[in-house]
Amino acid sequence: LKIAALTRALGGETENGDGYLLALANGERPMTVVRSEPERAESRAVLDFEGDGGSHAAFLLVVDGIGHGPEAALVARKVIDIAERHHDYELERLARACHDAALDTRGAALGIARIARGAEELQFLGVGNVAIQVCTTDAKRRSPKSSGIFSLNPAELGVSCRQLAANSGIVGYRIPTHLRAFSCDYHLGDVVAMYSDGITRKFDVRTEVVSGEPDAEVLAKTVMARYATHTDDVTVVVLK
Ligand SMILES: [Mn+2]
Repeated sequence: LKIAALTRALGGETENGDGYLLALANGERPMTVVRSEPERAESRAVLDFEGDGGSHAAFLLVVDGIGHGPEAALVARKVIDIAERHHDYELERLARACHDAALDTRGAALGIARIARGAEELQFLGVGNVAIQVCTTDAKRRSPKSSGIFSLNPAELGVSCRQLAANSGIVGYRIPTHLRAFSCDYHLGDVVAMYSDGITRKFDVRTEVVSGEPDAEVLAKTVMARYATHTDDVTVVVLK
């Protein structure tokens, strides 16, 4: 299991309003945590699961401070700081902690996702425009129909993909009284992509899984090269 993350600021900016935090653990070991540095225009990271057959646990966060530049980078840093300390919180509690930390800033979109130790399920809580796609090459697998999951038809690609709904609102400004987390089935080998709105809506992880090298690091680079806009900060995190 591998997680790769890439983030870069809008061209000309020296600070990044987008950011990520990743945590990964093998078996009962403590989680290894890496984060982006909003005070830099670019950050990248790869976390590798040192497999011994034990169960793994993963946590992913993508934050997108409204707009770009130093004010946006300040929000990203506050959210990442809180998540670095509390990534073990239940998702709704963590989202509220991020909201509280970002009060008095211009606010942010946020996506947080967790695969609990040994669980064959991924949980996601999003606020605003951070999207997630969970993709499997096992075309026979179907998610049970439930609210908050949008299945993309596997049809011609032979790969099925789930997108999970996000809450409306802006972290640090206004979030719903009841934040909803959604979950879908996850199995080792599935590809998870989480990204800010710097990645265009044309991006469909299925296409890249079918046509490309399905390594998390290569996928993240490919997504950045093919789908990043040049009008905003961009972040993409890929787990496989
Ligand atoms: Mn953005």
